[in-house]
Amino acid sequence: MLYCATFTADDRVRLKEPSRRTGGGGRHASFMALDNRTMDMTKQQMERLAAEWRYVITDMICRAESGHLGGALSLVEIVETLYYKVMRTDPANPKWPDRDRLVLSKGHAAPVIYVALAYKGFFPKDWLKTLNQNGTKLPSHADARFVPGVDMTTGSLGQGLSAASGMALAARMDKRSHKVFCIIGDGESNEGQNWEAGMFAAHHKLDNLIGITDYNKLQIDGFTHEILELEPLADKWRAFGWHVLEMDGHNFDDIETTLAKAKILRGKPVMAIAHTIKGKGNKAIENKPESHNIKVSDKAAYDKYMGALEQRDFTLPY
Ligand SMILES: Cc1ncc(C[n+]2csc(CCOP(=O)(O)OP(=O)(O)O)c2C)c(N)n1
Ligand SMILES: [Mg+2]
Repeated sequence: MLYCATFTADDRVRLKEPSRRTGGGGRHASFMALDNRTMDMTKQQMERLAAEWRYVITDMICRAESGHLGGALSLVEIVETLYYKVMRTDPANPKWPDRDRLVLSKGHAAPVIYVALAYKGFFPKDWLKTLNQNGTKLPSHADARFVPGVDMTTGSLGQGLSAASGMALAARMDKRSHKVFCIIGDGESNEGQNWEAGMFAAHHKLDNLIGITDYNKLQIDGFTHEILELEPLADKWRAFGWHVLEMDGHNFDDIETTLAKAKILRGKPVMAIAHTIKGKGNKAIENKPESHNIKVSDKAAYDKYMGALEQRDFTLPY
């Protein structure tokens, strides 16, 4: 569906840019026909959809009998804003060369990306109920081989920002104007490779690269400040030569405003530090270390996790 009337100033700048598509067609028609954002979703609609996604993600992981529920739920509002308000994508053409890229470096949170892609129409919602089961097209971790719309296979932590930096450099070399977004975890930030990528991206002034740190203060073994202190995290990224923004990762207004700003900052890559709550919206696991990877071996466990959702008045879409 098209919402041309709600294009932002940034989009209009892009529309005036020389066409960089390899295919034919007028440049205005190309961009407008392929833009799949739904900019006119109200905040209430966004919030309602976030609650539905939490319901679906919890069900998917319970059906799979285990999975990383906490780390998926902390990203719901961020991923929803990316796909519905920020990123230019085309579900009918997942490999569109001018699409914005998303690398989910914390690949264990894949269920939230899968739900977003299914709801956007990249593949049938029916696939969701097969998460991580035999024969599925949706492995537990984000997988670009099988899943339309996944730009990078991830799961081995620490690698995504390097891949995203390469994509951003390639975009510049190809004279393409798309953005590359990369979501990293706070525990994942312990991996030294992030900081190598940070130096590389700053050295090359990759201002088409936007990192998002899911700062939910928890990692696999406990709270980040107990395992390996990250603070002062914003100062670290600044010292590495990045623009740094901070946002409430569950507040749609804040996320949208922050990411809009991130898109227009120039001269350096941007790191948006998102303050989030691991397991957000599911009281059985919210802000608890045991939210990391739940095991669901019987109906009692299923009922526990589904029953602990803050909103449950939804019908599963499969
Ligand atoms: C290289 C590597 N080491 C260890 C793991 C196992 N592992 C999966 S998730 C995780 C914790 C990640 O913590 P964080 O980045 O804070 O993500 P969150 O759990 O908050 O989603 C670990 C250690 C892995 N996937 N890759
Ligand atoms: Mg974390």
